[in-house]
Amino acid sequence: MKTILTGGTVVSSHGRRQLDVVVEGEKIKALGHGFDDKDAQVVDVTGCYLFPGFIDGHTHLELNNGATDTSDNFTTGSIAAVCKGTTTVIDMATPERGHTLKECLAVWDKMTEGKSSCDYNYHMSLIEFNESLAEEIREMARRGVTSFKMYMAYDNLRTSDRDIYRAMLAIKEVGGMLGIHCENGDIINELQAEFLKEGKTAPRYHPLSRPNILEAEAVNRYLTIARQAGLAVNIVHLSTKESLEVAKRAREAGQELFIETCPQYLLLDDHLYDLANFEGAKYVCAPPLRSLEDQQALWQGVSDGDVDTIATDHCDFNFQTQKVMGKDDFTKIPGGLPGVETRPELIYTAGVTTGKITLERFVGLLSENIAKQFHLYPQKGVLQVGSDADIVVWDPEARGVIQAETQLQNCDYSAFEGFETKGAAKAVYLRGKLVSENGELLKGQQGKFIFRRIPEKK
Ligand code: DUC
Ligand code: ZN
Ligand code: ZN
Repeated sequence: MKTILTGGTVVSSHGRRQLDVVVEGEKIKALGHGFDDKDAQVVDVTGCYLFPGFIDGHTHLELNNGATDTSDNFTTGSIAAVCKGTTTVIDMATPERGHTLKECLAVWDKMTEGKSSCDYNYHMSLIEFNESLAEEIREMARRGVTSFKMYMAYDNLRTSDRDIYRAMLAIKEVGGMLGIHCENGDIINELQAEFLKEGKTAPRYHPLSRPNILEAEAVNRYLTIARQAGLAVNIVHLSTKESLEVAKRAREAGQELFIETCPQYLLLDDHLYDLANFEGAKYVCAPPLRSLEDQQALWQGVSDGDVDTIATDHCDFNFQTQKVMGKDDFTKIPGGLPGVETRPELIYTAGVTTGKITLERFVGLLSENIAKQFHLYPQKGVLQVGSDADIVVWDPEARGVIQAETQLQNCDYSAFEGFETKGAAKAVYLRGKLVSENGELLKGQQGKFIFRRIPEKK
């Protein structure tokens, strides 16, 4: 089966060109002009941009947080992703305490196989260090899982600095990538206990118990340990001006690092925690939403190229039945926001149409840089001969409004309710198959595990 997309503008992180794209099977066969093939289906995409399928480098599509399950699962979350242009996710696989990484991988494979509508791989979480961990990390790399996640906050997930250092050495040995949730867990625990003791139980105390400096301290500690270990690392969901400054300083001193932020830190702010009727709970996530000043600094970082990637940290819980678990205690509000569906439209609208970022940078932030950082490139992240034909046909003239009522995410609210969007995915191809049109699913459960190989260092 051959398809030729004609008249569109192909965009990569370093330029745009009007090119026809020939798709054969799962791959891009040719780019150019004047293709003449009577057996091919020709699709006129004049006026549209052709983006490489977007990659969400940070999702929790299906998770039990210890108290409750996310409202989405892989079936629903991946539909929401692919229908709006995200053709690959890297989901956070988190083992139960005492389980091996292999056991965790089997659990995540069971969640995804035959269910996912987008392609996927995992960041494997390392929540405890033991003598066999280095071998388990090698085993993950042999199985195509080449990136890892650790935590500096959350008592059930975090490890000591010593264990972070040891894990870094093991990850370095295989050439893998590490991301860490950077917040100072000890001090957060103290602040939470102080507030609760004083009877301060409302959502407003969530951000106050997780101030900016506790993120910046953890980012600084993380980068210090990484520098000692000699490992290039990723800072996940960076949310503050102070953390950005710490990371930029480390970079200026020659350290190799990557910075990820999320749409919620660019577009929402901490005033939302003051909403009446407990509605502030909708925005409880960690790190919390920050101030307008932080937002501005992050946009500057995005525009300047200091921020490498934008991912969602999608992790959703219903407001009516789940967020209310924290009605009398903000620490019991399940943390996380829906987002895997809305990232392309939000960042295109708020970034590209306002001139804050170019189209090329948009592609870098949402696709190409993520593919390169996480060993998916050039199979993913670019439209070139031999790459997977994951193609987003983007209509820049489309207009919409984000609403919980019409969203595909399986959640009873949207954090971006009422946001007016410009531009949308008109058609989405996943490895050559047309899987979605105008935000509607045509063919589900076509996703597969994408085996990752760490490139040899030159
Ligand atoms: N914070 C995380 O670190 N993970 C999932 C959701 C959240 O809010
Ligand atoms: Zn996190
Ligand atoms: Zn996360």
